[in-house]
Amino acid sequence: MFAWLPENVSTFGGDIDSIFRFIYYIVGFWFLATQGFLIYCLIRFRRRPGRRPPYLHGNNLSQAAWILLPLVIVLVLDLWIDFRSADVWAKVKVGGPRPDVVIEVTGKQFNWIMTYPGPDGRFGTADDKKVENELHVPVNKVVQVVLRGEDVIHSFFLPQLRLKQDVVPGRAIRAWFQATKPGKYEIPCAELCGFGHSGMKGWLHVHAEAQYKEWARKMWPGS
Ligand SMILES: [Cu+2]
Repeated sequence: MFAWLPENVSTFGGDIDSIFRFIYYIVGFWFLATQGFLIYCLIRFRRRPGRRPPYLHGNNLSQAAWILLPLVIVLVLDLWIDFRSADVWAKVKVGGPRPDVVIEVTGKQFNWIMTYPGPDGRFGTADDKKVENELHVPVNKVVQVVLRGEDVIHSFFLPQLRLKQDVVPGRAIRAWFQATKPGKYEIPCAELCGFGHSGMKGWLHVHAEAQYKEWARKMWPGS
């Protein structure tokens, strides 16, 4: 089943996948255990001629235990998941390493607009370039995206980078990733945002160093 996950080309992808696996095994185990028990009870206590069902009040402690015990188990497992994922959450979602490249990404119905700061590395200057749906980044570098929304809520999703972040109008939300393998990866919008949502798709181009320089030379000739 884990073979269904898209290829992982992110430095923190392994951490995300390990949490994913952890939750999957916990939920999977209890799904099989409870459904197995349900089927066992259906067969074991099925209607038989001459056997009358007992009358239960359901108000003493031994019966309340059927609710309280699962409650405690769920709580403990939930906290266990929380503790295990706290470090990963902090690493991926809080702050992040110092970026090598910063790109602004604006979601609007139904496109991703990438704004590159150009050779001066600053936004709001003459060499800024806006490109629709094409995000070009160097491999093995820390890339920070500043996510903005023009209309409704979108979700910036990089499946192969194990990154998903809501894009909220009125806010500039920073996210980061570091790709480990050159290639072309899809950027779907992962939040139903209107009629054209399913077609709202960009591409992430992860370039090896030489190709990235080549791309930058074409974008900013003479720099
Ligand atoms: Cu959408």
